[in-house]
Amino acid sequence: MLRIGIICYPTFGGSGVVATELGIALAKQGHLVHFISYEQPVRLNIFTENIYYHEVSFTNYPLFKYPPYEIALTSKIVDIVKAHNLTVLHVHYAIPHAAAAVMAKHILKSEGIDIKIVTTLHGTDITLVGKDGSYEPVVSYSINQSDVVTTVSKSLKEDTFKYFNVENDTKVVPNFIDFDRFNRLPKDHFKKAIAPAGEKIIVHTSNFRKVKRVADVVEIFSRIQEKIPAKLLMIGDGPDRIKIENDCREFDFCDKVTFLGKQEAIEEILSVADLFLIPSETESFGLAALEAMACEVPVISTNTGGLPEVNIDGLTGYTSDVGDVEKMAADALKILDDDALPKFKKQAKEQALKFRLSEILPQYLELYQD
Ligand code: GMT
Repeated sequence: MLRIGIICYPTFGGSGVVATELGIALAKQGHLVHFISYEQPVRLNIFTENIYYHEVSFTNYPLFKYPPYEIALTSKIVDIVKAHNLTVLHVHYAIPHAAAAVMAKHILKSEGIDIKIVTTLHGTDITLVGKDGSYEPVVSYSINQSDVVTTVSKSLKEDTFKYFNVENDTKVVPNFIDFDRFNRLPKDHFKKAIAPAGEKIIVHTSNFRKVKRVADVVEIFSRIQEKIPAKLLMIGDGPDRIKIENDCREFDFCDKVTFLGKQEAIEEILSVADLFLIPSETESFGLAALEAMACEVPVISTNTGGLPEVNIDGLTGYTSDVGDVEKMAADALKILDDDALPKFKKQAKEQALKFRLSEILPQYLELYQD
C-alpha cells in the first residue's frame, strides 16, 4: 500500500482532472491518497474511501502585495508528509507545484525524512509559461531535483528537452480515460431537444484561453452550417468567452450556437455529439479530444504538440495546420457525411481504448514502486 500525496490545481483544466482521476483510481486499489490544493478539486466530487483532502490556507498581511502561496504550499506539504508518513509526492504541473515539492523535500531531508517526488509535466508549464525567463531557472531546477519526471506525450518530452537543460531521465506516460465514466450513453431525448430536425451536433470544450483559438471554432462552424443543418455547443468558460459570445450574436447563424458554460457531466453532452472541434495553437496532449473519442465522437484538431498522438489523421478525425479553418471545415464535412460518420465514430472509440485507465495506471504504479 502506498501513502501518496498528490499536488495539483483544483480546476476543470486537464492537469487537475488527470491528477484527480489518478488519485481516485489509486484509492480504489487501496492506496492512501492525500490531495493538497488551494480548493477541493472539481472532479473530487465523490466520497471515496482512502482519499483525504488538505486545503492550503495562508494568513495574508498588508505588506504582501502578492500572497506567498508557494511558501504556504511548501509548509502544508511538509506538515502532511510528516503527519501521514507519506513516501511519495506526485506533483502535477511544474509551476509552482514542483518547486514547492522540491523545497519541502529539502526541509524534510534536514529532519531525516526521505520523500520521493514524481513530477508530471502537462504542457503550458513547459511550452507557454515555464520557458519564460521569469520562471525558467526555477522550473529547470525543480525538474532536475525531482526523482522522476513524466510528460503526457512524446511531443511534450521533446519540448522539455528543447527548452530546458534536463539532466534526469524523462518518461512518457500518456493521459488516460476512465471508461466507467466516459462512454456513449443513451441520450436520445436530449439529442432531440437540441437538434429536433436531426441536425448534426458539434461540440467544443475548453477554458476559452487564447491558446485554444475559440474564434476558429466559430469560423469552422460557420462554414459547416452553410452546407448542412448543424448545431454548435460551446462548453466551458474563460477570458475569451464574452467576446466570442458577443461576436456570435451578430452572425445570422447565432440561433445555432449555444454557450453552456462550465459543465460537470461532460460525458452526457458528448454522448449526443457527432463531431468535436479542438483547433488549439498548441496542445501537449488534448485530454478533451480523448474524452470525446471515448464517447465515440470523431475529432477535428490542429496537428501541433501531442494532438497527432491522440487524434490520428484520416482515422479518428483529421488534423490540420493551425488556423487553416478552410481545411478543417472541409474535413468536418467529410466526417459528417452519413456514410462516413459511423466508421469515424467506431475508429475514434478504438483509438481511445488504447488510453484506458487499466493500461496507464500500472505505468505510474511502476514508477512509484521504483
Ligand atoms: O489547456 C490548458 O490550458 C490547461 C492545461 C492544464 O494544466 O490542465 O492543459 C494541459 O494539460 C492537459 C492534461 O495533461 C493536456 O491535455 C492539455 O493538452 C494541456 N494544454 C496545453 O498544452 C495547452
